[in-house]
Amino acid sequence: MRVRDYITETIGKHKMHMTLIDPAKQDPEVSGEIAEKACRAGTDAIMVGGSTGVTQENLDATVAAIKSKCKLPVIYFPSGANAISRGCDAIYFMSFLNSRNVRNITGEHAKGAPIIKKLGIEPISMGYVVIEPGMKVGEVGEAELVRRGDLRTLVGYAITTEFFGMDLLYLEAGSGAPEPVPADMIQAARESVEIPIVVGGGIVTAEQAGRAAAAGGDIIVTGTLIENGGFEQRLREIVETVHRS
Ligand code: 1GP
Repeated sequence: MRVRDYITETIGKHKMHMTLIDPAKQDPEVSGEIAEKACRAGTDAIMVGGSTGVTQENLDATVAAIKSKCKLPVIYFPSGANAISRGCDAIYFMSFLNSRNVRNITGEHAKGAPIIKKLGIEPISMGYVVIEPGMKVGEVGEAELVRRGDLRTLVGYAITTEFFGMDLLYLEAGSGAPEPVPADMIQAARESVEIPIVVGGGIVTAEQAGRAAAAGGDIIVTGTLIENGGFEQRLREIVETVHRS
């Protein structure tokens, strides 16, 4: 089954949780163990990527380790065309809509697209919008950050994503953000478009995950949470809350 169909089918039943694993943050074997635990906690898919330090080598080894430990779809969440995983089930073909650098909007894409096509990896198109504080991805992605509370600008990007015919809209506060994307911003995006909305950045509790889902997020992403040991119970609570929303 194509990953896009898996997402559509799953969202038809319940809201989804995805676990983001950064290949630059730990050894591939450890990433495999994290994926195994996340899988047991009920997460719906594994995303692999990071803003800095992702190489072809650590990406390939990480994806292979994850695939050996977990049967869920693995989606590459790229930061550029410098590394492209052949082992992933799909790739987010994402345009960083509020970057000031055309490289992040379409430039890396033009370099990567022929390779993705040749390798036969499923692309899932996505409009990626970074909201304050933006953290590392806001900085390295040269974002003109959407200010917290600036609903008008956010809705503009949301509708742009839909008009471009993209599959998904990603609302990102930045990995490790002290506060996630505000609920009123998620709600404003939800009311303006029909496409599924992904929300990530700064979500570490079930309450925050539940709020993001209740406001209109269809896919809730957590990354940083799994970088420290003993995350399983917390992750299970987050996943259950998202599935119940
Ligand atoms: C980052 O949205 C993801 O791209 C996840 O963020 O690491 O804060 O969970 P966290």
